[in-house]
Amino acid sequence: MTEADERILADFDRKLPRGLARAISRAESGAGAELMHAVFGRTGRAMTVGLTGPPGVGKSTLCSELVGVARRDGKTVGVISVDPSSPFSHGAILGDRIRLTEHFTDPDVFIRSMASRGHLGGLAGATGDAVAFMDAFGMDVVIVETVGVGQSEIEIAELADTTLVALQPGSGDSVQLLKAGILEVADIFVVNKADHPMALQLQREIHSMMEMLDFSGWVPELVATRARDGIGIDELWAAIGRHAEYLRVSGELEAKRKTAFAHRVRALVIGDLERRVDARIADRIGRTNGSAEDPYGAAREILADVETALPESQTRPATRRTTRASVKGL
Ligand SMILES: Nc1nc2c(ncn2[C@@H]2O[C@H](COP(=O)(O)OP(=O)(O)OP(=O)(O)O)[C@@H](O)[C@H]2O)c(=O)[nH]1
Ligand SMILES: [Mg+2]
Repeated sequence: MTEADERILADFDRKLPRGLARAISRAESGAGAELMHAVFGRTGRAMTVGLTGPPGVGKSTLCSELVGVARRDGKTVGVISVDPSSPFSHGAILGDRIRLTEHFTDPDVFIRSMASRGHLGGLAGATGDAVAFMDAFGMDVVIVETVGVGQSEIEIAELADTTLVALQPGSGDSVQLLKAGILEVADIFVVNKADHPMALQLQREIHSMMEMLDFSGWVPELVATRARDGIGIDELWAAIGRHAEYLRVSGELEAKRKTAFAHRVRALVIGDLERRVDARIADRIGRTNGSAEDPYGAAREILADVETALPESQTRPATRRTTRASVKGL
C-alpha cells in the first residue's frame, strides 16, 4: 500500500468524511484495489437502495426526501448520484446537488456524484466500489441514483438490495417497461408526480401489466408519490422496509449478494482481459497493417497469448440471471 493510501485509510478508520471521499476518488480513477482489500471485511451491514428512472422523473427529489425519513429514523445515509453519460463527475449533476442541499450540512449524510472514468469494471464497477466504501465506513443506508433505463442502470440495480423504478405519468413509460427488461429489476415501482392528471392511468397500466405475470417470491409493490411536496414518502420508506425484511427472512439477501459479488468480480476480470486483448490487437495491426493474416488466425494467437483459451466445456457462465417473473400461461 502506498503512503497516500495509508493516509486515506487512517482517515477512513477515524471516520473522517475526507477518508471516505478520497477512497471513492481512488476507486473512481481505477486505483482503489488496495484500499478495498483493507476495508472489504467491514462491508455487508448497509441496506442498499437503487433508484432508477427516466430523466426528470424526480429521482433526486425522491432521494432527498428518502434521506429525510432515514435520518428521522436515526440512520446514517450515503447517496451516490451516477451519470452514465458523463465522463466527469461534476457538472451535469448540478441539479442533484441543488436538490440535496438541505442535507449538505448534516455530518451523517454523505453525498457523492460519480462517473466511470478509469475503472476496470466500468461505471458499475466504480459505483460498486463506492457502495462498498460507504458500507464499510458505517453508513446504514446507501442510495444509488442512476438516470435512464438502459443496460448500465440495470447493472447498477444488480448491486442494490432493493431497486426502485420511478416512472412519470403521461410519458408512455409503462409501454417501455417490458422492452427494457425493467420489470425484472423493479422491487418497487414509484409513480412520482402523482399530482399529474395521468397518474392514475399509469398506476392502472402497471397493475394490469403485473397481472399478466406470475412472480416467484416478491411481488413488486407500487407506491404513488409527490416527491416535491413530500407526499407518499413514508409509504415508500415502509415498502422499502418490507422488501428488506422479505429479503432477510426468505434468505434471498444472501443469494442476491453472492450474485452481486460474482458480477463485480466478473466485470473486473473482463475489464482487465479487454484491455490486454485490445493492446495486443493494436500492437498486431501496427506490425502487420492488418493485411497478411486472417481474423481467425490472429484471434487464435492472441487468445493463446493471453492464456484464456479454456476448453469449451469449462466456458460455462458463472452467474445466471434468475427469472423472477414469467408471463401467465406460457
Ligand atoms: N409536479 C411535480 N413535479 C415534481 C415532483 N417531484 C419532482 N418534481 C419536479 O421534477 C423536476 C425534476 O426533478 P429531479 O428530482 O431533478 O428529477 P431527476 O429524475 O433526478 O432528474 P435527472 O437527475 O436529471 O434525471 C424538478 O423540477 C422537480 O421539482 C412531483 O411530485 N410533482
Ligand atoms: Mg437527478
